[in-house]
Amino acid sequence: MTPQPSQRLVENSPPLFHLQGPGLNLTFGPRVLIMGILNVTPDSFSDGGLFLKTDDAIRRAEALVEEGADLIDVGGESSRPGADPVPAEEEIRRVVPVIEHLSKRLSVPISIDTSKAGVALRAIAAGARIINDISALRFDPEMAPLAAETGAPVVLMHMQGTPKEMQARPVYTDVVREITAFFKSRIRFAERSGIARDRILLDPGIGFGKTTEHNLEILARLSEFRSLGRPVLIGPSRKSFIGRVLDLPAAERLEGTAAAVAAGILHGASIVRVHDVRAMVRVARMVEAIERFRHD
Ligand code: 8Y4
Repeated sequence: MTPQPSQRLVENSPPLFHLQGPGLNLTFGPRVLIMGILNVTPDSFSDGGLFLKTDDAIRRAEALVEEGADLIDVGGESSRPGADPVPAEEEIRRVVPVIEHLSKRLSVPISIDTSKAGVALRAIAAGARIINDISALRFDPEMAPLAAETGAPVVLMHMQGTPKEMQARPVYTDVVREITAFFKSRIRFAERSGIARDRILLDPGIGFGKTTEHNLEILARLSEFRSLGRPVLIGPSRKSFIGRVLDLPAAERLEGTAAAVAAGILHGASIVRVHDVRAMVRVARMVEAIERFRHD
């Protein structure tokens, strides 16, 4: 018997998740959420004062929301391979004024990209709603208690090694199995720390202690993380594995990012963290439109 279109729609709906926290109520499943990246870090071109940087960041965030971002990820420390750590005070000086302003003026929630509890605390006080911790609560012993006490949902990201040495020589027997085991262990740790399971997001950490081949395998096998029952976030945007496959510099990685985002969505990603919000919103809506016509 031919299934009714409505039955097909039900059968092929991706798993529904509701992520709740203080001042936060997000739904994913019908639509993938687009997280726009906002770096509040000095670059080689800007020698302007702190006010100018803050002002720039606010304007950039407003543009990301106009492009269709569902969340804004604010970070004050470069997490790029080999980057030097930034003192908490400096990170706070960079992100807090931006979050204070944006949380009052923006319609979308803000996540704080930090591994430091002191920064997360001040960011949450300024209006951030989600903790995006690339260390999965491992670098700062105060981070898990803070997440538990504030009730802020937390992204648990996988990384082999530390940002400084992670790309030296990443080795795995089976990258997806090892990340799955890591997720189980970090979920257990988070729960023991008083963080509710329904406030946890998982992220395989594309580019963090992985070779090009590891990153491609993670995207190809992303659906294996669905068994953990928590939403999966991916951050492939403009990363070097795209540059390696296509032999292109960061400024030329839009199409490669689009392909990685499309593959990630097809394999079950619930949130994608990207620079090019307008383009990736279109990619997401198109993949979702196609997916509604799947039969299996
Ligand atoms: C060009 C532009 C090349 C940016 C590399 C990069 C993730 C993340 C980062 C991620 C989560 C980055 C903070 C690295 N990546 N957080 N943060 N997941 N949850 N590099 O994949 O964007 S920073």
